[in-house]
Amino acid sequence: MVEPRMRAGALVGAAVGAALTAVLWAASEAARLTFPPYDLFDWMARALPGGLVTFGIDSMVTVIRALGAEAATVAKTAELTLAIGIFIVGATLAGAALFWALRRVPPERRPWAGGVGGLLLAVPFVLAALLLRRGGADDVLWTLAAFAGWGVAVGWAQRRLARSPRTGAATAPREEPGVVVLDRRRFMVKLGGSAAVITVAGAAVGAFASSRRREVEGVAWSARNRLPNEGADVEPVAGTRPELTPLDMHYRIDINARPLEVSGEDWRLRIDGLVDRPMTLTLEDLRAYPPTDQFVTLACISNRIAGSLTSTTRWTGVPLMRVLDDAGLRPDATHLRIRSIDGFHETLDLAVPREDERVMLTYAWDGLPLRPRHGFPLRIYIPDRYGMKQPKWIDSIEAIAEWEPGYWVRRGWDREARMKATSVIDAVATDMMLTEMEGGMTVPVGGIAHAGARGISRVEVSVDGGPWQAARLREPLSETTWVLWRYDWPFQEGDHTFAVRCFDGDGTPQIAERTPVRPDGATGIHSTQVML
Ligand SMILES: Nc1nc2c(c(=O)[nH]1)N[C@H]1C(S)=C(S)[C@@H](COP(=O)(O)O)O[C@H]1N2
Ligand SMILES: [Mo]
Repeated sequence: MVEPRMRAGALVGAAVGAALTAVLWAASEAARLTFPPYDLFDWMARALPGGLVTFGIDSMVTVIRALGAEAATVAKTAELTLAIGIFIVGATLAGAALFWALRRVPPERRPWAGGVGGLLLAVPFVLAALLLRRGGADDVLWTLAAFAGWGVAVGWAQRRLARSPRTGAATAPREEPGVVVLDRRRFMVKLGGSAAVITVAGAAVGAFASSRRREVEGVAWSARNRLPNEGADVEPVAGTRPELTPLDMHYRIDINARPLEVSGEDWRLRIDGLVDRPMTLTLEDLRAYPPTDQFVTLACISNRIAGSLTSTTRWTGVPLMRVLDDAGLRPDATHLRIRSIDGFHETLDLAVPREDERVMLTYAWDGLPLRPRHGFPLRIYIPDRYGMKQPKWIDSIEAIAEWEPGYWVRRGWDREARMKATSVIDAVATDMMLTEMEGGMTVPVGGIAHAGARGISRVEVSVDGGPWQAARLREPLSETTWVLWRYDWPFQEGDHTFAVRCFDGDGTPQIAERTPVRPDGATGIHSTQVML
């Protein structure tokens, strides 16, 4: 027997692997079945050292940003690309390994032996899904079946490519070596073509199903109401980011490749631990409390200076203490252990909600139920803290007597995660040049400044390292949102460097020293160069 090379196995494994990916994706979109590449990736992201995962994602972010993708979705796109990339690499290696292993199997049994190989390959994916508590028996069966299908196809190809030295080929009728090579090549091309057709078809079905699934939702609050600062005298400079982020543009960061889809009807919030009256609440129960609203700027602790992982919307929910009072906290309760359906968790010192009634269990954003990717049905709002302290998809709150590290704190991030003051230049609007009364020209420069819940008292701009000049501040949506600022710069021809700094509510300047995002949030002055 002249066996095909492992290299051929790698090719076959990759091609059939691409088809498998597309079929799995189509099924996950159309039939809500699990998507194994994400299961393994998400499990790895939780189990591997945080630094390694961050490095992988960061590198991918750099690549995708270079390709010019939409900033707010870059991080997720990077993860997904990485997850699918790892999957295809795995299929390639597995294909090579399978081609090698099948040499010991009689030719007629190779497709079935390949199927067994596929089942083995499925094991880590099934385990990952089980460990993440994702999906049920149907997901497990589907995963096993799909991977077995991959294995059968690879085994069949291996047999087809193998030939006996005596007849020259297992299937080719003639013995000349050239004919055999041609037959093998033709077979590979056909196999690749079929795999490509399946891949494209699967991708199309998946894309169609996911576009169909987008539910019709109501009209956002902001489409029905005026913003509280409407008519504020400082106008945003053209090119400044929207003051209220459209929901579709709100950044998203979490430990799941695909957002959790929780059924609002089956969901319950469990409140227990050191309370007198443990409670199990439905979404309706929570909505029955008098609601409160707050305009909030949320930011990820991984947001770099001038990064896009920060957004503003209107949060609606019930003050946390209002609900906890009904549960009756015992005197020995000092902290809350807040747990999410995806395994994420954080600890909240009870002093925080006791002192700040803005801490709220949030069920609506911009007047609509939270979107799945932003934590439907329930998330928490804690003013002045980065997103890592604020779980989405909450299903359990337990009163405890001790602090314990949360998900990211365990992985080396800051325990307090208090938002750093930061200011960003969004626009130097050279196309909006204005002629002033005195005859000079000005160019509007604008952007945002934010210091958690501490407010912004002052923003200053420096041009070419010159003196810091006060910018004008637009009245913000609330004391917990970013502030839009504007500086009308007396125009001068040439290339210029603009820098911005801010001061929080009590006059503390933002930290000018450049530090990285890890462990407690980036600091540093944002500057930008403009050629005029
Ligand atoms: N359950 C859960 N909640 C979570 C996270 C998560 O991974 N799982 N990530 C946190 C982080 S790091 C951030 S920055 C915010 C982001 O919220 P958003 O995606 O709605 O913008 O969610 C937080 N809440
Ligand atoms: Mo984050």
